[in-house]
Amino acid sequence: MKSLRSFFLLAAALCASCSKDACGPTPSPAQLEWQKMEYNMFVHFGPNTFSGLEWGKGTEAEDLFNPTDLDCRQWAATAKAAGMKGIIVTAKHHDGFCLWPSKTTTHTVAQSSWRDGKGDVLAELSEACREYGIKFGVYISPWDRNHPAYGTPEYNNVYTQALEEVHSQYGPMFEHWFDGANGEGPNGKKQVYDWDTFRATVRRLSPDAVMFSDIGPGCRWVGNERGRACETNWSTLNTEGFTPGAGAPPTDTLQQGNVYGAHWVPVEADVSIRPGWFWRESENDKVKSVDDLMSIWLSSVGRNSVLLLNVPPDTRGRICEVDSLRLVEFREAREAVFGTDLAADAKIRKRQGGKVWEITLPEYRSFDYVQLQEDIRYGQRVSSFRVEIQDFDVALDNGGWMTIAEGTTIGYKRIIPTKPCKTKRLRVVITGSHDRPLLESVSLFSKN
Ligand code: FUL
Repeated sequence: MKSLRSFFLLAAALCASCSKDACGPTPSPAQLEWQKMEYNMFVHFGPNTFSGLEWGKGTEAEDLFNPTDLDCRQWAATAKAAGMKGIIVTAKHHDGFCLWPSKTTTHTVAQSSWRDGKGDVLAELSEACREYGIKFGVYISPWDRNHPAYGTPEYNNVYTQALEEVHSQYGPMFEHWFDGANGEGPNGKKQVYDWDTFRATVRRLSPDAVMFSDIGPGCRWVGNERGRACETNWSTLNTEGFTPGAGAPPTDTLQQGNVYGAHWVPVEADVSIRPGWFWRESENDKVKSVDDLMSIWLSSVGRNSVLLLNVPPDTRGRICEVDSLRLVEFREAREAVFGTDLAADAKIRKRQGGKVWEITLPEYRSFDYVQLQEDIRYGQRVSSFRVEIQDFDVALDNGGWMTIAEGTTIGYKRIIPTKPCKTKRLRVVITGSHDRPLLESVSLFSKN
């Protein structure tokens, strides 16, 4: 009796270890929550909004920043209506101007005549985010073209103090954006960044903040500014020996990650709804179309990434109507396609230890997308898969099974566009996996 019990305990332990362990890195609870957010708003706002520059020189007068009708509640309401879950604002861009009254510099809202120097964009935005149930995050550029200490060891203290101010006064944050840009400061020198201290400071004050940089540690750059991830996208990355910016791995590594990489550093795909990161009037008629945005969605969220879509407010300090309408149209277009899972009421049989999922629909149904999800709590495992439909009209000697899609990685979410298909039976076959595949769901969606 005792030996029988030991046998069962041993079998259970072995089974648990083959399914849940030995698959390399896994997301932290904060990274998992972050991944599920899927879609956030990036907000580039500052002196460049008024000068039309993409990279301010740092010599701009503080009075240049003068929004006539700032309304951060409108930003948060727009993000909410768009279906976004978080907002990340450029609290300081490369020009060094701080959107909060920082004590680290004399180049801030406090020195401007905007609201008699009493304005504070971060206070207003963090409050608006709370009100609308939107998570709040910040971009604070390490590169500073204004600060006199930039390029000297003292600047690392300055930047660390800026982190302390922002995270303690307006946090905790869900994400902190470390831009890797490292140009020259006013004295012509480049800074040697103290990344360890920067990261430790954010960790201390916003323990759940996912830290973005080219190489994480929380999430990584997608390797382009078009919001496009690769079809093969491992959330694992080798970061030893690399730094953000010029010392980062090559962009194709950032795009694909490292199979068997040592750390969990998933992709964030950033892109602007307009040609530039900052608002300018001349681009009011160049806001991306719903088709463009849908294509970006499929190659970001649909390829195991979080999408960070930049929507820059104008000189009033408001998001233009053309942008906000487009966001709502895009939300409606997404809901029209992805709002109804045509496999929700299917019968699913899992075979061969989860390597084959056979799906039987209640009736013949047409679809254009297959969506797969892995249970990433236990790591990312699948390296190749195939989707087949059964078509009894086709005289094949394998029971009429036809391949309609093949792919490599899945990860948190993979949406595979297919040719228009109509079937009652399909199967997903995992043809390569680091360990026992742990598929979480299979869904079908139709364009019509
Ligand atoms: C880049 C910056 O140089 C751009 O101005 C923008 O902020 C983009 C998101 O990141 O590194």
